[in-house]
Amino acid sequence: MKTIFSGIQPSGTIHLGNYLGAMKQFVELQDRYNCYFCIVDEHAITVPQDRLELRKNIRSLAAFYIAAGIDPEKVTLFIQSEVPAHAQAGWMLQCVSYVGELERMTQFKDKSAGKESVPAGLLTYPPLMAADILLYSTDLVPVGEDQTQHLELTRDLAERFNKRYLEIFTLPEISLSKSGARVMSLQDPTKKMSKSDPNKKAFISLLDDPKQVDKKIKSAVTDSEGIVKYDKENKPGISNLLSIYANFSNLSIEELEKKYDGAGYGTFKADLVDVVNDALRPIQHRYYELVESEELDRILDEGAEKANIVAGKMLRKMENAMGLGRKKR
Ligand code: ATP
Ligand code: LTN
Repeated sequence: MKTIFSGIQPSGTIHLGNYLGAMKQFVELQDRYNCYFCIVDEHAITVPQDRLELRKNIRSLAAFYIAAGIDPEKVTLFIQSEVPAHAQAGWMLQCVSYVGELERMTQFKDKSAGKESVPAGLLTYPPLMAADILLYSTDLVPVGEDQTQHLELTRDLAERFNKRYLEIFTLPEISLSKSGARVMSLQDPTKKMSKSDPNKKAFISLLDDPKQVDKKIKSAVTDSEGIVKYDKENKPGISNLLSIYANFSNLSIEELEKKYDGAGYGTFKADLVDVVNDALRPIQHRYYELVESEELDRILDEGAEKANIVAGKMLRKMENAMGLGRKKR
């Protein structure tokens, strides 16, 4: 069985973009792959976090993974900081990274733009992500489109390490979900939906109640044409809503265009509200059952135990390849 690794940052309540771009794919892949899914809390601290808020978000994200359909019997679900090999391997991979290539990362440029002092961790974020992936000899990384550049860098670092030291790393491939790869903001459909958006109407959180979903979808920015048609260039707002609808239903975009031919945005949006609420209801129900439960702690303890074994082995190979410490007798 091939291996999959992916991570989500516990940096706020997850939204439809995270769900459609990442989690929903994870659920579909878990039967066919040996999966590691990680709550990447060490990545979250590359920007300032409130300690109590972060703790809450870590638990919350763990509960969401399971509520969304991840089966802890099939996958290894764990918290990054509970597997110290990640930070250790991250440091070693920083030492094979070049400042120039890290400065070229779009996410770094976006997140550091306009800041007077930029945390060094924002720059060295990608080698830590590479460590996450390479420690598990990962074949495939399911992520949203925004992570493509980080994945390419991961492959470059793995190749560089393999050539310079010892051939120990597998080169991972990216797996993009077909249509949910880039869910756009409801308020500015040319920007990706983001949980760090100061405008809360821009994203639908997986914990939004039916009224909030209703409000957000009804106030989603569209255009004045009133024709339900997919045209990303000229009608980014309605195209984004169509793609969300298609993802949550078993109808294709073409079928939806037919269904709403001549219907106008009002009817389309009202139906979309129902579709999204119907999808969120069972997830929320399971989420609330789990989030404060001991079952969740047990799952995360077991996950960390399994991950520590696998990651620890690769870390020792890396140390050996680089010549760190003493030779094992
Ligand atoms: P933010 O929403 O604050 O920008 P992020 O991009 O840092 O968050 P993570 O929580 O680390 O997101 O992302 C988890 C996963 O969700 C990643 O695979 C990422 O590619 C995916 N993702 C994030 N935003 C979107 C989006 N708008 N559409 C599709 N996938 C997304
Ligand atoms: N950088 C990713 C989160 C992330 C990740 C990973 C994804 C950290 N480590 C390893 C896949 C594999 C993000 O910001 N979405």
